[in-house]
Amino acid sequence: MQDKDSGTWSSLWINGRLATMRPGGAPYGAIEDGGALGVVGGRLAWVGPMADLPDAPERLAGEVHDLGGRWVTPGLIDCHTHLVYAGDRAREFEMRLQGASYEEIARAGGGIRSTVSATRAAGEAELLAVTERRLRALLAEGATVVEIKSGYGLDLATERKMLRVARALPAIHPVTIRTTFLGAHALPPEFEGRPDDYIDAVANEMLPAIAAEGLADAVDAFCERIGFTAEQTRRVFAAAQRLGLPVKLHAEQLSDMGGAALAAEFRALSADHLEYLSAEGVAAMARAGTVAVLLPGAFYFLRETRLPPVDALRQAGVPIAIATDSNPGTSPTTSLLLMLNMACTFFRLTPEEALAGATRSAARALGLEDSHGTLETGKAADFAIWDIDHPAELAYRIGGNPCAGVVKAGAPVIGPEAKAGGATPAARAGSVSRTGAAPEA
Ligand code: DI6
Ligand code: FE
Repeated sequence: MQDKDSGTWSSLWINGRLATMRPGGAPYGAIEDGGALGVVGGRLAWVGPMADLPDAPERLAGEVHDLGGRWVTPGLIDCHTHLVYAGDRAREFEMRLQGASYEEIARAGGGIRSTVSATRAAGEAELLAVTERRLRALLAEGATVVEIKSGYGLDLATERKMLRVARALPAIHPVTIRTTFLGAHALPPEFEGRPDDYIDAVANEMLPAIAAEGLADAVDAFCERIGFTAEQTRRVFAAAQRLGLPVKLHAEQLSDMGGAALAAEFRALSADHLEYLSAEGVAAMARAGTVAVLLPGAFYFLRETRLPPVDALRQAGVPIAIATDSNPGTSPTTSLLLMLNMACTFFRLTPEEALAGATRSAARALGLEDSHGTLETGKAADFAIWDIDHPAELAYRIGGNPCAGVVKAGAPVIGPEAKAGGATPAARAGSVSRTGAAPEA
């Protein structure tokens, strides 16, 4: 198992309370009594109680960090965002408050299309700058992996621009990014009245070009009355399958289009939203191992009253993930912790289910279950350190940020031990380190 040679581990974190989120054991997979994490090469080499460490901490690692009894969770994972876009939709928010519905605004040419105009017009550097602002907010709350969709370009040039912006982020921020091509998000104005021609362009021109450039890790579509039919979605999925790309789907958000069952047929990583999911949809997802991604921010912002069938998903053993859906039209938020709270208050998830939804199940919704989402030997050394007395507090608060530190691929990137450049104002002092405190020149 672990190598016991002196200095074999690059770092060792001791005196923590670990919410490992491994299933099947104690609640939260907790190791409460002096939990320790050994790190080598950006990965976890050892996870367990200090009492089981094979040697004295200072003989095991070059750097020893004292967590001071703080709780540690896996780095949070936001598995559904539309983080790259220009402009905002505050005016549309006003219109909805005066009685217009989301669907009416979309049919009148507003909604997604107004964000498309702004995103097409934005320069790449400008688009990157506004995206970074949103990303920083997610990272400050403990996120270490973020999924980002295209879908506000709806032409090849702008879809590529969005995905390039997403792909540029890990070089300048401590984050793993998974990109999703969402060309079939809405009908662009050039194709008015010709949705099938647009789907042809998405499936036969845009997607192959994007795949050839390696810009997308997955393919998504908006299967909805104001989006695309199940038949059109099927053509996009078939093209993805030919290119070897996994699929996900915006399904059953505003109506039951049978999208989740279609997604399951293509062994989708996830089906997302799901307020109008049928019993057949649940069963199909369970058979396919497709994750249910619930998006309480959009539920709240659209004042939806229909609840996703959480009990049926639980009973069928469908993993439930929680994400921000961060986007300007239906979920203008950059707080994954707030989504955990809403998942509990609106959808009646337990705080443990909500946290699993933003860690273990979110990893699975991105196909990253072997490398992320729990604190386990062999997985990425991505973890968040919290000033809380119990992990339920992460879902309990309505706003506020108890994140005291973040470690990404073994390196402190937020908190008192973060090197200059990765700083956060939210972090409080108090962690003891033998070697990590001196900022690098
Ligand atoms: N469902 C959503 O919640 C977002 N996209 C989608 O298909 C909303 C996108 C927007 O209104 O800008
Ligand atoms: Fe979405």
